[in-house]
Amino acid sequence: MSEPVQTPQTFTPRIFSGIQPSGGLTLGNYLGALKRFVEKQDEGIETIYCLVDMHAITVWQSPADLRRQTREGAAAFIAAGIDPKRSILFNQSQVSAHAELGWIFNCVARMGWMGRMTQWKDKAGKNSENASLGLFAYPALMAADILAYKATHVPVGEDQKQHLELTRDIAAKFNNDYGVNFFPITEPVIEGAATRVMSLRDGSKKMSKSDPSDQSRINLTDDADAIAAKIRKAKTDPEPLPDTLDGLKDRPEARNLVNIYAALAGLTPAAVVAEHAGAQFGTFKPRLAELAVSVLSPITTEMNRLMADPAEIDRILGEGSARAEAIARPILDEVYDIVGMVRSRQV
Ligand code: AQP
Repeated sequence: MSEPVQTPQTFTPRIFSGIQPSGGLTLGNYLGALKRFVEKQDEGIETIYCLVDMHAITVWQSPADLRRQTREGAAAFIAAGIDPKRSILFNQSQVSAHAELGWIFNCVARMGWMGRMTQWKDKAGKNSENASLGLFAYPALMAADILAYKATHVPVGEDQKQHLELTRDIAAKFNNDYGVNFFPITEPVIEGAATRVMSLRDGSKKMSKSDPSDQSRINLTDDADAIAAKIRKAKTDPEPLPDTLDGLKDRPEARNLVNIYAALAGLTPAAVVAEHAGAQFGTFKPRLAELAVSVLSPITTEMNRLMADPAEIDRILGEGSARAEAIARPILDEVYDIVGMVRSRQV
């Protein structure tokens, strides 16, 4: 182990998070992530948000789809309330520090750690021999996304908790191996009534943009009729809503709809159950659909308006990338010094 090259330091609070442009964004991405990102803009802490296009290609994306999904994702961020002046909004591949630090972290993370990631197991499944090496290394790149900015807080949905724990392990191992206090031990921020929105077809599965069934999710591009139809057909059970949350313990689909309602309305699930106690789903679902449409329709309309001018979206992402690079590059240069890379090129 080398001598410490950096004295202990405290870390300025900074928020980073990202979403993969691996499909259209869903209600799960909105409630678990995007809505939280917008709230964080008002907490007086620097906020950096990223369309993680390099993560998206860990599973096949056609180039045309990837470009469209990246721009559509950026439009969704802005339509949901991210202000590109107050937050840094960009796409990952335009800031090479992510890939460079990702490589360093590939050399810090252990194979055993990566093999235990449930997302790897779920996505690679029984066919792991055929999965990309990138899919296996995904969490090390995610750690790099966060730590390239020394981000201290990362708002995410519940499904990303394990990857955040791995980010903390990588930061701690790097600090320990090199005898530095260079990277913060990042805190996950998992808040709200819908930290894990479930599929509308199966209450045991997460709502996901890559689920083969479009009926399983609400897309941010769905119109009012599609939203209402999907909620009407959502799997439930024949019982009415109970008067306490305890009564939803073994009813995952019912619990999911209550959580969605609560998150959309800004209420707690307990308050929703108290308000709708005894209601049949024939009554509750149309109310939920009405609420979902009232929240999502303005976002969809604004996304469509923004998507009509892709050059403006590209301009915003370009500007955000330059601002992100200005933070990440000096941090990466310090990492290279700590690791022992000779850096003699004249700029
Ligand atoms: N169902 C969900 N409920 C709550 N939060 C969710 N998030 C995703 N799905 C839900 C949160 O959205 C952020 C971005 O996620 P991501 O796109 O980077 O990857 P993911 O978690 O793998 O999301 P998907 O939709 O399932 O994408 P695919 O299908 O491409 O893998 C994260 O904060 C995540 O927690």
